[in-house]
Amino acid sequence: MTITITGFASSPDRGRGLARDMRVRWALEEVGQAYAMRLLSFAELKQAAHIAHHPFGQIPTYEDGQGLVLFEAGAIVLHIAENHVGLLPVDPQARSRAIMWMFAALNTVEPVLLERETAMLIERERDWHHERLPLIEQRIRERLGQLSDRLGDAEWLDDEFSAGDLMMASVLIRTKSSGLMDEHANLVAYVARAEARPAYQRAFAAQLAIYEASLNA
Ligand code: GTB
Repeated sequence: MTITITGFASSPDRGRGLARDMRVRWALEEVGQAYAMRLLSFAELKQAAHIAHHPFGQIPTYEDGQGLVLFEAGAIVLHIAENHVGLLPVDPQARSRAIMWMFAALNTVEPVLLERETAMLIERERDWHHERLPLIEQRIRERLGQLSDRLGDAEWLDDEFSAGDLMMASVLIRTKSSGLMDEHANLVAYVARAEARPAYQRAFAAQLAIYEASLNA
């Protein structure tokens, strides 16, 4: 049975690996599971065929080829991690902690980072933007500082690399361009370690190849 995930036919991030299909690709590469891509235009995201799989008309989705259809990158990565060896520890407590870090990445760290993206992309022309941006950046500094303190000199968030690190690194990668992570050398090194993983490299190359092909289409 072929696993199929959806991604942008031409990603607005210009192949920088920031769209959320990258998280799913990376997870599949970590566990050595082959997959196929269905590439969608922005118009196709909002058409009935895709809405039947994803009520919010977004990527990524996941089909296992046996009737299971999932949306939400976090849920998809958790499903992959639970059904393959390599992304969740066997020890029940360590496993719960890895899942805890997945939720922390998505619920506690990513929202403050997304606030800044929204401010930069959508609110830039508002006359209150220059007052709001420092407040958002203060919240990001506080959250990254807390994460940095917790990580300390450790290689990964909890002993071995897990789906928790995959999700946390994916979230942090998205804020690289803000420069705010540079205030924490251990977080910069943590993200670099994650990006150096062969599975990440394969996933990144695959999504970049699709973007580059879209330029010549
Ligand atoms: N919570 C959902 C999940 O985690 O799966 C969020 C999914 C989501 O935001 N999908 C986006 C999407 O389909 C793509 S990843 N958007 C189309 C739409 O809503 O119509 C978000 C994203 C988009 C673009 C960049 N970029 O250009 O840098 C980065 C991330």
